Amino acid sequence: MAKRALITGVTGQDGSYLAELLLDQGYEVSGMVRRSSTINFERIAHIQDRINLVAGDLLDEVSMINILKEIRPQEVYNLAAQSFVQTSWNQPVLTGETTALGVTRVLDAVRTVDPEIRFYQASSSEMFGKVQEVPQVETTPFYPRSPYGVAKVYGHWITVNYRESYDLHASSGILFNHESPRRGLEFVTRKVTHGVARIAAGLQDNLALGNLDAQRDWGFAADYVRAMWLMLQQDQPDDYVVATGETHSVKELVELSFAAADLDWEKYVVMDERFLRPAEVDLLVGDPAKAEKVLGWHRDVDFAQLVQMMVEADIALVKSQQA
Ligand code: NAP
Ligand code: G4F
Repeated sequence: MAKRALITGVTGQDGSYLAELLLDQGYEVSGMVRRSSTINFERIAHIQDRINLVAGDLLDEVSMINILKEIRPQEVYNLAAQSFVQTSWNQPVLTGETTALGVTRVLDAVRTVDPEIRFYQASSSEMFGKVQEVPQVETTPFYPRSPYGVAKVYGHWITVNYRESYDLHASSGILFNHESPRRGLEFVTRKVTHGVARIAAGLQDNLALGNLDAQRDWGFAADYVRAMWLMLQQDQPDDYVVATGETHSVKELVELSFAAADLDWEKYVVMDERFLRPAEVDLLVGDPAKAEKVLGWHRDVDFAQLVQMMVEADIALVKSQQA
């Protein structure tokens, strides 16, 4: 019998890669999608006929209880969230409802319908915020610096709490930034690679950015969803840092991206205060030793390959749109 998995956030970057991975593993994959007035399935269009899409919302526990009763999954991956840090200052309550309390709603639906379900929570390196040690590991204390980071700390601890209170197989992946050609256009990597492609095509004169000094540990999303799946295949639930162990500044990202299109970034990049944050996370770099040792996880794509892949994909995208 094929295993059944439910993914919340299946229309997002990670949801689309995870759905591909689970289909390849022979799972019956269901994806929860929220109602909207326009269809938003670009990232899963190529696999849409192989996924069972079900309507639900992290803001509505009843919808999740009904979905679990109907599908009876063995594994639930909770990837849905208001995931853009900058927006979390403008919509702090919505961010808390979705990214924090939403986790409790899914966990409680799991506990109510079938406590044998294995659960994955998409925790974030944003929880480390103003970092208390370098590199960050599973035991590094949290110091979130945005309403999003605060919400993720809640989501992380409620996952630990439900594991300990109800003996759920609930694991939390503390994932550092991971990117791909499917990344949302508002995140800095995609904003830069898409901006480079538009500049190269003569469609844009400059690229307005905020803090170029921030440093991130950037990996490839398809590598990271493998770690999510591996966590749910372990006998015991646990928490894992998933990262590359390398950090790069936004400025390095910019230099490399423009160079990939034979452009001099200094001619195009302008500073725009609108993209500065009220409180910044200056440096993130994770140590994935536990994930490598226990899960046997490793990443295949490095930073330079990731940037090259994203620039090439955006150049191809812009050309196809022009055609
Ligand atoms: P993403 O592309 O922004 O996708 C977010 C998903 O959540 C979308 O499918 C979105 O649906 C869905 N969603 C938002 N609010 C919802 C609601 N109220 N009910 C149901 N679904 C809702 O994010 P991602 O990059 O794939 O990240 C996946 C998860 O990992 C998120 O929880 C994120 O916070 C976390 N994370 C990401 C990273 C990273 O670097 N990517 C790192 C650490 C942790 P719509 O399509 O309808 O908007
Ligand atoms: O790409 P970002 O918006 O990602 P951020 O804030 O690190 O959050 C992402 O990674 C987290 C994991 O650590 C996830 F949990 C979260 O859901 C999300 O996926 O910004 C990266 C850095 C920041 O320091 C920001 O200040 O880039 C800097 N930056 C500079 N100029 C910019 C810009 N960020 C954006 N989005 N846009 C700019 O113009």
